[in-house]
Amino acid sequence: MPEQQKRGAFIVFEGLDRSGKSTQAAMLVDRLKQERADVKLIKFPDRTTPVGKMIDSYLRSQSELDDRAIHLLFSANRWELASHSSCGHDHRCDRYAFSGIAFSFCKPSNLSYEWCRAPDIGLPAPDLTLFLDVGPDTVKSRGGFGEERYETEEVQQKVKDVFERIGEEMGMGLLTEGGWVVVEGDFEKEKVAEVIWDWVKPLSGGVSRPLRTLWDEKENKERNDQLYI
Ligand code: DGP
Repeated sequence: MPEQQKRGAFIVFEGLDRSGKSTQAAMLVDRLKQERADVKLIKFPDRTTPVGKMIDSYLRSQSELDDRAIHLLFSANRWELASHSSCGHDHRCDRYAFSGIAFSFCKPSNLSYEWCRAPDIGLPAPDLTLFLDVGPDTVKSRGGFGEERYETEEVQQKVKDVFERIGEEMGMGLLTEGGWVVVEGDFEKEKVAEVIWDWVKPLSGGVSRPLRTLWDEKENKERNDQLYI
């Protein structure tokens, strides 16, 4: 496919709180901007929108919300930005729908895995998800830990277990579309950034396959069928 028809890769960072996602996402965007100016970084939750402000108040324990209601607000926050800024066109994303499942599924209210996944079905699917693997004991020792609602060692351990399940479901590496890669995050940030770059480099020139949608089997099948006509 000609270079100009390629689209920018959609790359997502996931991980526990204080695992270094924001730092690594920013470092990657800086590196890519040396080659192309149009790379964008999105952060979820985006606390600047009206929905994001409700989420922010909840996370700071300034308001209480039903577990289902807050779950749907997090998803709405992704949808409002997915439609406005067309996620998937050269975007790097700090957290995404996988956090939605991980943080809600582990709550005591026993929401089902399928229910947690449902509101995000159809969002743009990442070409690559980088999971920064740092243990709950490490994140606990990092600055600022404990300021927000989910920042306890117990919650982070449960979240980590759900992320492992999601990673298995998404499939490992670049060979499968939307591949999930576990990056050891306990090293110094420059070393972690080099490992991340090894994964991102093959995608840095753009991607030729169409953007897929998350967990939307029917729509993805139709796009694949069109490709082979
Ligand atoms: P951050 O700004 O990246 O530190 O994230 C804020 C907190 O919100 C963090 O504890 C993870 C949590 N979180 C992020 N996305 C979701 C989501 O979709 N659902 C729920 N329940 N929690 C989320």
